[in-house]
Amino acid sequence: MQALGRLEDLPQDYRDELASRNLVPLWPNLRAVLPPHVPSRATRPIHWPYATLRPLLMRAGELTPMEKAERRVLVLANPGHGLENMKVSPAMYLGMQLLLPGEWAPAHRHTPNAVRMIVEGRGATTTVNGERCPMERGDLILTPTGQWHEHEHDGQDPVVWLDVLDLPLIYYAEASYAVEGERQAVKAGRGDQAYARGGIVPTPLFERGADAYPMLRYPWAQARAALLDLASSQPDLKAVQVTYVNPETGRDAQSNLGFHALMLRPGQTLRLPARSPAQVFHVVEGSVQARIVDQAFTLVEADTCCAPGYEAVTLVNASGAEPAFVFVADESPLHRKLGVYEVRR
Ligand code: GTQ
Repeated sequence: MQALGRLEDLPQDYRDELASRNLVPLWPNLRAVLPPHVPSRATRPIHWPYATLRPLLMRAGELTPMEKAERRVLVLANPGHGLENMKVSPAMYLGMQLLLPGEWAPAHRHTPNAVRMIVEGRGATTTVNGERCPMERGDLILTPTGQWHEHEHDGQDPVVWLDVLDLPLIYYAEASYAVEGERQAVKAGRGDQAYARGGIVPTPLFERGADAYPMLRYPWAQARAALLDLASSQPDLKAVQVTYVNPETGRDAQSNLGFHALMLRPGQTLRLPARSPAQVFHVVEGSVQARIVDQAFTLVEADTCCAPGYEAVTLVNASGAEPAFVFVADESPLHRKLGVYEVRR
């Protein structure tokens, strides 16, 4: 490939004049913004063991009352992007949130889309636009863009969940803001009950789905059962995977980030092909070795790690006796919208 001229090759007076006119020569920067074949990526493979994160989160519970936090969250920040930028990948934000018994995280709505993956504890709920969603281990709860949400906890023990937001993307677009609200009135009816049976959807007076987000809670019991059924009915199926979708449209559950669950059979090694989107892995059950670029992480239950795009990932179930279950979040809906989605085999 042709070596291009450098900035230093240009006379100082010319460089100064360009800068003073808010002009930049392209050629010294061309290869940096359009590198050959593979994009440059700041996203590094990082592992956040829950065993080290949890005590720090509990300490935040002692140090910072809800009134001083609003959302008591430790952000899983990728050092490759700069910790202060609070992103795990170009479009994804990850946070571990703690709610103690009796606490309430007040209602607000914001432009970024969020989901919660419940990590531990029971008895908390998230109310989304008036729909009250119970939070249990492994459940996925959506709070799509613009929808009012508040979290409360009437149980006995701390509740912790993983927040996944497209905040870095919306912030980059200079479109990120929030509005504070009042405690929501809870309305009757729940999407996870109305859409509990695959292929059968509510049609009151023959009308279908007026609601853009008809299902806000995806119970773990359903995702887990679907994976076990797939695995037992298709013994030759290598990738036992499901995707969380909007039950009215069949499309991704949310508009920018994709959410999936996968099962590794006892002793299974699964190679995920290199795809353009960055991804996050969170172990719901079992123990998994994740090989990403030059790293090999041993993930146990409630551990989280991330992988840059354009890299193959190998997942190994460390147990020869029990299946392992992994929640995956990725940037695939965004890449498809942008027309840059790729699988490289
Ligand atoms: O629970 O509404 O991790 O607004 C970051 C921003 C959680 C939330 C986060 C938020 C929330």
